[in-house]
Amino acid sequence: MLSVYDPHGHQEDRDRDGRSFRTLFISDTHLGTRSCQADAILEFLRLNDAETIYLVGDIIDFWRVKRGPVWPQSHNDVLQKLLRKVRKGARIIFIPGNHDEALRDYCGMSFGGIEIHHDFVHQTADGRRILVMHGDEFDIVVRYAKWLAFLGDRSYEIALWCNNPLNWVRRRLGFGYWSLSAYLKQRVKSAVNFIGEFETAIADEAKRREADGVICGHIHHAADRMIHGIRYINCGDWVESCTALAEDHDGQIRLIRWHEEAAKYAAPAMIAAAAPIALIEAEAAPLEADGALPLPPLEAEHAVETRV
Ligand SMILES: [Mn+2]
Repeated sequence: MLSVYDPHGHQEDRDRDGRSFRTLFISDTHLGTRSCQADAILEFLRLNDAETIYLVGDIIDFWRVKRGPVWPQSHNDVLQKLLRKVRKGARIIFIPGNHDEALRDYCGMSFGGIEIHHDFVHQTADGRRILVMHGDEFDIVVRYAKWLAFLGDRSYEIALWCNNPLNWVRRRLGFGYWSLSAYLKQRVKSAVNFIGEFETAIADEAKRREADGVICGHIHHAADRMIHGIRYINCGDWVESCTALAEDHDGQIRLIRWHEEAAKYAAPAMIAAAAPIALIEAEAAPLEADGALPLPPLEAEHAVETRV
């Protein structure tokens, strides 16, 4: 993956090749956990810049850090990258979530230029009011729901597979048939209902606060839809889906699925990496191939233009 540690500041130059948005919103990076996709976050921050960046909660997972730190260099690099963006003039607003709720004691203060707020009303370029909050206040059993949603994936198959031996044991003990898989499926269904209820509760809160929309995180489920006349947008997360929100300079907000978009950036980067070789080959070709055509000049020019 990309190495970001760069004591000589070359990284700052490379930032200029990224896209520039008015605002970026990211949540649920869970730095300090093994599942945090720090390399993807770094790549995202390198290739995407903004005047204002909202960190919409659960950025650092203090719950995990307390149980014993998982803190590789790449997690440090993410924080350094954010601080570097502040030094370059970006405004960063940190809205603590439940996993970094210790920082809620510092709302209204700023550290290293990063402002901490409980929630925030963001004004888009076209004048809409968007309530930005993490969202955990609107959930009671979300951790159970997440656990069940996780089970819904592969573990459901395992549960199906377990039904027979499980019931063999139950029969031996004199109990009736009981389907573990059906039980789990039912619970997963309620997890899906839970997401819907969470989204509605969040949208209603935004309505109560007379906002046009709401941006939140917390449930690791990216979304962008209208609920009760309120635009509900969820940043998703960086432990599974690697999603973020970006507002362009006209005020349009859209969901970025980074794994899909990163592929578009990989192509020019590869051309750039190949550029010096292409040029050398272009110059050397007539000698080696004895009059044969060198590399097409267009390709060589293109390579120079896209140099990183
Ligand atoms: Mn959360």
